[in-house]
Amino acid sequence: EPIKTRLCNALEREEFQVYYQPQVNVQTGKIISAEALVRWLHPEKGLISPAEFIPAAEETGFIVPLGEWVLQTACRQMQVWQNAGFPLRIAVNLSARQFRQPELSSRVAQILAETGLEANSLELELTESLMVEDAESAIATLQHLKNLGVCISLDDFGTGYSSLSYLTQYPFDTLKIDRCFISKITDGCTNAAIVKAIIEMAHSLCLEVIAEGVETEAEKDFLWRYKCDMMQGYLFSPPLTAADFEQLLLEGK
Ligand code: G
Ligand code: G
Ligand code: NA
Ligand code: MN
Repeated sequence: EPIKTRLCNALEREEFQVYYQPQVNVQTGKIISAEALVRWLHPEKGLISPAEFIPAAEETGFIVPLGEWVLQTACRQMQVWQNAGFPLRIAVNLSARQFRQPELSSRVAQILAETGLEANSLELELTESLMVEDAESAIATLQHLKNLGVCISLDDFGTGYSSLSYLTQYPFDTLKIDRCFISKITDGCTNAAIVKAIIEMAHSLCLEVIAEGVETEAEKDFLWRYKCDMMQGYLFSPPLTAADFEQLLLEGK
């Protein structure tokens, strides 16, 4: 059976799951947000990483219904957690194919209305590669999403394109520093210089900064010292099932 048909069947059979990874305020150590990360619980092969099926889903267009399912599931879950007294935001990844859907902003609006989640509780994560293809229509799409009240985060920042001019042209709220810059940062190394510069630049453009892939206390201390706003990574927690994430919230970590 080709992966294309297997993916469609998997959605019908409810084999996909959304995992949640905490995003933490660097200064307070409190969880302020969660990133939704999809997983495929295959009946024979077990848990399959999105790195293995997102490319095929993107190619076939299956990413559109799958992405909508993730968005709906994550927004509904966050609404439940907010009602339980946890005022968090939810970050959801959008793929290139989804971003180019003409009806994207009306679908997002519809999902917000259906789930009852406030628009400003939703952050959409986009990668740099989406911005270069057709700048004019990308800006228009972002503006439609911003008009709904959702926040926009630029994912994997620093790995894509060298032109920084788009940072002033596109209405982003947050820069997400790619984890390749965070690993092994210690004062004096090249990554440290890059991360310091990104944080400063982002703040002078009134953008928030989140560091991903934070794995050690030393990395966290570095981010604290240089006033990075948020962090995400195995040091705090890996992506968790909804039940495990809720446990973490209840423990007040
Ligand atoms: O969670 P993990 O490290 O396995 O994710 C691997 C990759 O899959 C990451 O680049 C992540 O952005 C991507 N990914 C995870 N969930 C989604 C999703 O719901 N939609 C899209 N488009 N990408 C996702
Ligand atoms: O590309 P994106 O940032 O959306 O994907 C996030 C991916 O990073 C997920 O697959 C998640 O499992 C992974 N991830 C999260 N925290 C860490 C970490 O501390 N170290 C590493 N190596 N990967 C991480
Ligand atoms: Na992401
Ligand atoms: Mn990333």
